[in-house]
Amino acid sequence: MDKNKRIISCAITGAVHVPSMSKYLPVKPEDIIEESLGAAEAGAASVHIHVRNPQNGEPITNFELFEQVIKGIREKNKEVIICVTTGGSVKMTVEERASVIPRLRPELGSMNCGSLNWGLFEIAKKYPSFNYEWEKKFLDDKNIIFVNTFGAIETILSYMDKEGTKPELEVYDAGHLYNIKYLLDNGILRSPLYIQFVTGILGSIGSSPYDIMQLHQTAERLFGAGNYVWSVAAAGKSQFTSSTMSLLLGGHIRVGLEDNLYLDKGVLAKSNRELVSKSARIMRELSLEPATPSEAREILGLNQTMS
Ligand code: KMH
Ligand code: ZN
Repeated sequence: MDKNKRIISCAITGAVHVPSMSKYLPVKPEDIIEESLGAAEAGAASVHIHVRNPQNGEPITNFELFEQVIKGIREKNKEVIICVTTGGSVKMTVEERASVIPRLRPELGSMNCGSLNWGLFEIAKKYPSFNYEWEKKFLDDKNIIFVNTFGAIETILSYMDKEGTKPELEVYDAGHLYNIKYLLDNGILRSPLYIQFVTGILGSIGSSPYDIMQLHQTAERLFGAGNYVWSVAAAGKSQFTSSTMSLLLGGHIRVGLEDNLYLDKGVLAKSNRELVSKSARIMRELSLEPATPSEAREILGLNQTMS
């Protein structure tokens, strides 16, 4: 595969931001579908999907909504890779988060590789008011742990193994790479690995070039160059600088309103399409090209048939 082809994943809505932060954050299933199709048209080979309560935007696990979104995307786009979250939201139980795998049997599923403190309370301070009651409570909480114990990891991986879902390994700190190494060495996880470095959440590693380099170097040491595929998903204002760092070091990127609401300083992104388009522009300036879904499947070692 041409080394100049790089995967853009787009995380469409997630469970970090709340609707009062941006009117452009998609909440209703039809909006999540449209945003996914727009992202794919702009160059995203993969879309990362969460669903929300259509009435108030709260992240939920609702199979009907997930199915509606997946069907809606597939009706218009047969190619884009669909990655379903098993991170859900930090307020959900592990069983609830894991349940999407046997029910939806996605081609790709996120797999969070370690527990961490989860601090969104500083973000809450920036907003004087919220439109929905749940939003402030969701953000302004200093006692949240995003639970991804070894037991939780093994449960989710066993579902993925059974359903043929490839794990996208979400790594929030260097220690999580050692968790992956343990899982690999003990046959709980199989190569080839697809690792997503998720940076910039309070409780995780930061998003500076040094942080990205540290994660990359640790992964190189543990797994060996060429033995894994990696990408960077930076939360917040560093999304473009961190993804550019990934591109420079040979990695892939994830962007999207899930983790970053801004196209530029003080300028809200009006869509996921805008964020993907900007990333594709940066890539082309570096003489790189966004991988098509079919090229991305080859890079990730996915079957060429879709689910
Ligand atoms: N938005 C990221 C910080 C998942 O969906 O599995 C976390 C995430 C987790 O994407
Ligand atoms: Zn997510």
